[in-house]
Amino acid sequence: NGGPDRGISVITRTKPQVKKPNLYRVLLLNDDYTPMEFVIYVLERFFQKDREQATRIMLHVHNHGVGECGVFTYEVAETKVSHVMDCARENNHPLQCVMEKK
Ligand code: TYC
Repeated sequence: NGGPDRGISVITRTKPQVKKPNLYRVLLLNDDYTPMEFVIYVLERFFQKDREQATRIMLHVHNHGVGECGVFTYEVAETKVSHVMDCARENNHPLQCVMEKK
């Protein structure tokens, strides 16, 4: 500042405070060993899908190699991924669940 008003002005700009949260897709990956029934169970238990939606997603993953379970904020996505991975490991299935930025 220039002290007693010597005509120096400061322009402050503020960004509008509307921040969209970063979103993450949670994906299931196909493998040759995890039973279809277990994948359906995972989709029902951790992603609140009904039987029909769960079956559709499971078959999509089976046929295309990868499929979306849902879209969440970072912390929620991370929690879902670790719950699914823990559950798969406990049941000795190689099922892989990952997240990716949208
Ligand atoms: N490909 C598996 C089978 O034939 C089924 C499966 C579906 C596995 C989806 C993983 O994410 C998956 N038993």
